[in-house]
Amino acid sequence: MSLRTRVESIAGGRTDLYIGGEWLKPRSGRYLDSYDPATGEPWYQAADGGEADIDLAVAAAQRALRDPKWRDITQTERGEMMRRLAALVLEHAEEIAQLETRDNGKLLKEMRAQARNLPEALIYFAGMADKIQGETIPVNKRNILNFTVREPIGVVGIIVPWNSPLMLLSSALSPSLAIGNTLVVKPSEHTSASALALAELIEQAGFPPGVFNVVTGYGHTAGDALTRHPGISKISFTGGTETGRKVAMNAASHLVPSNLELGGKSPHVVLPDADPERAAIGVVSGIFAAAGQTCIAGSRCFVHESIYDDMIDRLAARTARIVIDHPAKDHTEIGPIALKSQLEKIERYVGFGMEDGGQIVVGGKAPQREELGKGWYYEPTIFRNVTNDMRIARDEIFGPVLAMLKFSDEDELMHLANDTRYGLAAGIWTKDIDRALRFAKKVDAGTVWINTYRSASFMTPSGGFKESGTGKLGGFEGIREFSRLKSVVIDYSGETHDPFVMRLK
Ligand code: TXE
Repeated sequence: MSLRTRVESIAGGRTDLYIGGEWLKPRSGRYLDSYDPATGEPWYQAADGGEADIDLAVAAAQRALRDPKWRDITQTERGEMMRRLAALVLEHAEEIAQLETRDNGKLLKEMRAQARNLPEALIYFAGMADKIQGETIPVNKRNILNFTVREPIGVVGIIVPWNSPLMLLSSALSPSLAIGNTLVVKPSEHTSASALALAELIEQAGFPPGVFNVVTGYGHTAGDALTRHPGISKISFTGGTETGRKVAMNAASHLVPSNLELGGKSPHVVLPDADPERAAIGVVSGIFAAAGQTCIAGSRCFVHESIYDDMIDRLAARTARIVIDHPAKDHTEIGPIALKSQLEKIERYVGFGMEDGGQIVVGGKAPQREELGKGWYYEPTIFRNVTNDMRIARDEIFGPVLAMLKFSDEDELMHLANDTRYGLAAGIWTKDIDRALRFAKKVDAGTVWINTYRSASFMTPSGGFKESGTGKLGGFEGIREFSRLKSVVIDYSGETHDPFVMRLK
């Protein structure tokens, strides 16, 4: 089926599972509703896959791992296949972007950028495919040659959330394909469509059946079965910290490693010498882009006490001008929240913010505009007089809510910035390079931005500390994460050794 036909068949229809190169109905026979966040109405039904479907998908992925058309091709050929896929994604970027926007409510302009980013990532990792090399190790023994080989790790289970479905899938998929793994993908039950569209293109690009499988369904059924499956060699999970904990424990029960990209409560700092306008725009984009639904959101803003009021005025002025509207419109800056449950979480936390003594500067409610209909919209919200012990400063809200905190010196700043269970990202605005680098050194965060924020790339090694996750994706780290390293040791002396003495020299 052409991608256009597949995409057109989604709206108002039912989607199936993609296993071993075939479109299959779920064993349960059940389908689940997927909602359009801009209308609050269901717009298609996705197959409600479960354990039996996961079993089939893992078996198909294992067969593909042994298929000579995948196992025995050269790394250069693997790279060529990925470049063909990149060209197809680029050709269909607009349809993919429209699909994502309808499914998760994110701005069409942002989804267009992400759809164009995917081919770039595929091409980057395709280029890496035939440059994955081992090393020769100079060991402490005579006439011994030791070299290392980096191999595919096996079947990778990828569990993806709803906020940036394809982009987050790509960060595990691209390095995995480059090394030669096979995949079973479990998209979020809220955003199944784009992974299925990608399956269509993967087939057209010539990947053998079973290399890429998609089982849609709920987390506690399909997701749980995938993480407990003994046929998986690695789990890649992006989502909430509490779910990540369950995933890691399931995988560990059969000693399978997991890569976890979890939540955050990232500190975003403004020092008195920063360019105030640049910093204000950086803080606004750090929290309100994607309506705050990003793991790296700079949700705790620390401003030096000497400029605290001025910075709040600037942030409030820009925030009050933010255009909230349908995500497909060009002028829209904030679209709907992707899930109803997420909107309710935001409302609950805004309530906690007020109860705990924070004061709302702007926002704090859903916009009351008839043309927004029943869409799940929420106004970007700024709280002042926040302290680090309040719930809005401690927990990840994953919405457009900014907590403004004050500090007086560097020691206090470092203490407050690191006083969180998370460690995903951090940002600082200053012209003083010494202070910026001291902050970068001392902050517990996997990524630190200086005079920028949300500047992310598939080439940048990234991944959180503390309860924000384990492992790294991006650049060669992605290849390391999804491969296994083998040491080969050869004795070329031609001598026979005493069998009862371990060779030390
Ligand atoms: O995420 P879940 P939810 C955070 C954010 C949000 C919170 C809850 O704070 O408010 O998590 O969101 C699958 N075994 N982030 O409930 O549950 C699920 O089907 C295996 C941060 O939507 O983590 C989906 O595919 N899988 C974040 C994926 O996990 C399970 C992105 C994510 O869902 C499972 C999203 C289980 N037991 C939310 N339960 C980020 N880091 O970007 C669920 N899943």
